[in-house]
Amino acid sequence: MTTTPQAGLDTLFTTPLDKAARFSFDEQVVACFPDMIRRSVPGYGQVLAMLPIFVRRHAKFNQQNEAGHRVSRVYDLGCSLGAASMALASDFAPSDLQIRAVDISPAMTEKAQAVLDEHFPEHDIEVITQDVRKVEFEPCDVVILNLTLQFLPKDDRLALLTQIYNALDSGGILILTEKTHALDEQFDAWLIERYYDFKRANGYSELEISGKRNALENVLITDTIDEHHQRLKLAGFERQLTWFQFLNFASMIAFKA
Ligand code: GEK
Repeated sequence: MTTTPQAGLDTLFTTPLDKAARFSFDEQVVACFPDMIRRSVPGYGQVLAMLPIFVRRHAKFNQQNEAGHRVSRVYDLGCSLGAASMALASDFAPSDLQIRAVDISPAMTEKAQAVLDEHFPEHDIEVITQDVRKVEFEPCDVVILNLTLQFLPKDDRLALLTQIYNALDSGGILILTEKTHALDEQFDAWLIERYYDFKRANGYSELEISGKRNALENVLITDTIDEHHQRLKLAGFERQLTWFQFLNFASMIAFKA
């Protein structure tokens, strides 16, 4: 028997950690990220698979790239290893989209850049190491916040959504996927327990589940789906709906008129 973790597998919380240890997007997380997110986020693959379908409907090709060609500009905010950008690149011709993939973690963007360069060398994808709160948005058709807003302090969320609304061209969309909680305590407890069952079914032990829960405390701060909708409205979005829900995870789409 060996205790060496298999490359790429999420074994981060297989040993007890200092209770105060906080989750951070460092090299250790990057190394196992695709395995972690697939086993920890219900519906992750289904949401990614829908992104190109939504973008097809809302890409207007009214923005210009540096060479003066008409493109649709898309922001992938909190891109991690670029999964959302790759889902789009797989479905669009290299000259169709100008993708700006932003993440605050240099460990993430370094790896994202390498993977994107390898698989989509022809596509116009700029990987940017930056805090999403500092992005100076250019006009765009689509913004993706796939499991990212939840990591911002609550007080900063409306300002970001407002900036996104202002940057979107008419007809543009924001796709916002988040871990959420329910206001009703009993429903919330049920959702959380079934979420842990989901993780157990995906091979996580009790120690791993509780270790991750402790590490994410005060790092990942959820809102209710209603709070999200109220905030999107305050940011200016004229219409919005929850198009996907799987246990305590939800994906919303907000439309700019
Ligand atoms: C995916 N969207 O695979 N500015 C920029 N990035 C940030 C910030 C910030 N202020 N705070 C956190 N991040 C991806 C998955 S993961 C979700 C997104 C998860 C980044 C952080 O570095 C991490 O890469 C990402 O947001 C969240 O479709 O791990 O649950």
